[in-house]
Amino acid sequence: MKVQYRLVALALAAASLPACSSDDAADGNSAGAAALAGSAGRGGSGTGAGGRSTGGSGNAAGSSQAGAANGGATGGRAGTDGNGGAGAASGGSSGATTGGAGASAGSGAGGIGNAGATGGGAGRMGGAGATGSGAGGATGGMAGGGVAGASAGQGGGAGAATCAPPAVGSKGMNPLFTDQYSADPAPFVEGCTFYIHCGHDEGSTDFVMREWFVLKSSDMVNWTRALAMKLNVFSWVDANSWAGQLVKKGSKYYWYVPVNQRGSGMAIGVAVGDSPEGPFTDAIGHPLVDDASEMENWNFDDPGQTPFTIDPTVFIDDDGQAYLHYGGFGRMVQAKLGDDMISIVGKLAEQGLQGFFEAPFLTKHAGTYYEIYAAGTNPATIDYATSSSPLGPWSRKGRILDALPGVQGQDAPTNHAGIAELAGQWYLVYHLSNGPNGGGTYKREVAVEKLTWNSDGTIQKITPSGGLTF
Ligand code: FUB
Repeated sequence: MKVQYRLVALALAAASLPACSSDDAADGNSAGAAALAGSAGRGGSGTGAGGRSTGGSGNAAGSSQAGAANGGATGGRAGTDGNGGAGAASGGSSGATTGGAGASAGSGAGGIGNAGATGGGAGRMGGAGATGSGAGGATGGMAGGGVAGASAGQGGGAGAATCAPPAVGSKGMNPLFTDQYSADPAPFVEGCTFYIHCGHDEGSTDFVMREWFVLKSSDMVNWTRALAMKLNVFSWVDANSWAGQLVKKGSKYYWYVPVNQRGSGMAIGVAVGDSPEGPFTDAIGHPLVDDASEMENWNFDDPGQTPFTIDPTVFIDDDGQAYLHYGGFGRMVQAKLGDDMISIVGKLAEQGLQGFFEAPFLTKHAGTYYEIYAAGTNPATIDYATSSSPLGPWSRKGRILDALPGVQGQDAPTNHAGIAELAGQWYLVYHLSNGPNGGGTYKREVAVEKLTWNSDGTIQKITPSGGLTF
């Protein structure tokens, strides 16, 4: 069996964080590149990319040609014509650097749809996709343009409408809940709802985690919490509902979770459901990655040689290719996922990432890939790196969160974060280890902060607050 987290964490705590580079500016992007607009309308879900609409709601496709776009931060205009069948046209909008207020609707029916949408950034999680109306269904808008180069709306909701921002003057609370402990948050945005999938801390001197919660809000102030999945969804698992991430592909929701494989060590399982809230079932019936598959991948003869198989993050790129990253104790692994989302394509590969400790979170913003990760050793900071490819190489750019204070006499606290956009505002989700509920290293509590991009693609450092204010 692989080494236990706590023992290794304690050992590594003695090691020092490699020197980090300064918070360099991101590479400059050229403004005004042509934007593509229009996206595949798959039954109204906002996925797909580039220049061509293949119709919505299962209707015959109209080929939708992206119109010319004015690149740049103000957003390009996407004019689309849907020809043929009942294909819908879509209005994609190009993304502003910081994402805008959401695109207006594109509509089309009966063969021709003219859509024009301006402003608004399409977010990874399906932000400002234009809605379609009329026969043929909706499409999620997508456009790249100029500096921003917004990405397709991954996980975009069915005809995701423009989302109202939180009410001015409203105020949230950190941590989000104080009646139960929650940890290892991963955001997922669909339509106008912000979901956080996280674990449930039930231990005192070690991790005791047997189930996962889903937290949900449409205004970032009022949150609900529901039990989303228990360990027993996986028949081959006996402990550790650790840090996972849910993504959407097609009409299915795939939740990648690290769990303890009975008789072995930590492994990555995949659950699948028809909703981000479940119910979920085991998508494979065995681990996606475990010590055995890692040993085979690298030709190791001892499980102790394998990376720590925890903390999966999955990102689906604009072209539909999904990437899995995972790892801990300084070793990050990258791989491509198959179109079925439950197979590895090619080899697992370790990838260097300066200061990496654990908790990778892969995303894309303005055409650049971002890895957000816990850095150093516990108490870890939250740092980020960028790359022009989802497979690196990665260049560390800066720090988003300093190490959070722990509770005296307890093990050093973990840190774990992810980011996502809703209604033009980006957020960081993370967990506190010294919250107001008698918290601690094994009694963590999920919190949310606003995240701000600089115009050069760097991320502003965040100071934990008592709650969001709008
Ligand atoms: O919750 C168990 C472990 O603690 C996670 O897998 C790590 O990311 C750290 O938060």
